[in-house]
Amino acid sequence: MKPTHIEHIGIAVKNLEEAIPFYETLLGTPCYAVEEVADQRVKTAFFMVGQTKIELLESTDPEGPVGKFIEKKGEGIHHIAFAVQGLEQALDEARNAGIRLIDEQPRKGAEGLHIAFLHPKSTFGVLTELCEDKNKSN
Ligand code: CMX
Repeated sequence: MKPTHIEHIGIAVKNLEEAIPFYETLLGTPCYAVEEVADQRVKTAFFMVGQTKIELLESTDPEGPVGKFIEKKGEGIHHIAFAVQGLEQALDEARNAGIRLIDEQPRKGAEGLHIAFLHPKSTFGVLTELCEDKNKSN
């Protein structure tokens, strides 16, 4: 798969309005985008740290993936996302390596990226996302 870099780290928070000013202070940079991803039942907020983004995730539905995560584990790191070139091929490689895929095919995620998740039960407990920005060569 050979990711080019860590595209983002997803952090589950209960309340974006409270978390955004904290991260703006911590990172010394403004939140540059807030976006609702309706099919994932989350509202997201993004910060740039070098080449990597911090993605804050507030659930819009207690039964959604982030709602259930916060209910079970509380706020904290929810997933790590690696940038790859050739997401379909990376998914084939993951499948062939016996890794359990949550998404069999790439789908559209926040910021127009093509994304796919790998199941935390086959990635040593870390929900892992592979993503590709088709508008740039990573
Ligand atoms: N990190 C690590 N482990 C996690 C996890 C996470 N983020 N979310 C759930 N798990 C664990 C659970 O604790 C559980 O472990 P145990 O069986 O040991 O208790 C196991 O995974 C299965 O959890 P579950 O509650 O039975 O299953 P869920 O219905 O919660 O589904 C998951 C879990 C990962 C399959 C689901 O959350 C998913 O499909 N995630 C991918 C999509 C997503 O997370 N979207 C939100 C972000 C979108 C964005 O970035 O735009």
